[in-house]
Amino acid sequence: MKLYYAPGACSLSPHIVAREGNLPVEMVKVLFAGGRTTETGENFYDINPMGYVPTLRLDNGEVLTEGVAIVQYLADQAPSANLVPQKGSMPYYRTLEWLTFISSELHKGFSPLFRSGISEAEKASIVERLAKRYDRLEKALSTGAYLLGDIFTVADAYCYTILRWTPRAGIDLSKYPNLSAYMKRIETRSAVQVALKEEELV
Ligand SMILES: N[C@@H](CCC(=O)N[C@@H](CS)C(=O)NCC(=O)O)C(=O)O
Repeated sequence: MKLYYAPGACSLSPHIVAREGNLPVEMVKVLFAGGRTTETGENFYDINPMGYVPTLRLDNGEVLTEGVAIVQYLADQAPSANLVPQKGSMPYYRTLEWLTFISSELHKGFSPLFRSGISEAEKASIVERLAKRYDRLEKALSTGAYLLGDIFTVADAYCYTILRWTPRAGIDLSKYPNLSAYMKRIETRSAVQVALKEEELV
């Protein structure tokens, strides 16, 4: 399998899942500044016409897009790593709930901040909206080490990835003690360290 990524982008989430699951996933960097070619010289639009990462190419050539789908696919390839609770159980639906929250409320809440020409007023309103999402996460993490309690799931890989962008919003994470501890806890996981090193983020 090949996972197309950009360093520190949302593709870090499936990258972490791949390493947590000890899966033989080859990482291929997409050069956003280079007209969307890959480091191996492919035209990335030929692989994903939307031009965004993460994108997973399976060994049979099939392409899977959308981070939320990719992390679940990867988790299913490594069942012994327990990265998704048993399908049909309440914790499974909680995982889907968190994945959807992170995707639509957090990840896409951040996206406008990366656009050029955003005004200070727009930025302030985006940050205010994001802060409410941080409040929800802070409360959720008051009762457990991870979003689902004691077990690390794909939702944590995604949440950690997006919260790494906190400095871009100018949000002070130290105001959120549970979230600060959560980030440190995840960062020290050996699979996370491997993924960070492979993306040259540490
Ligand atoms: N709906 C996609 C969005 C992925 C996405 O926003 N990727 C960003 C990086 S975090 C990207 O590649 N942006 C470049 C672009 O959209 O052209 C998903 O959830 O996987």
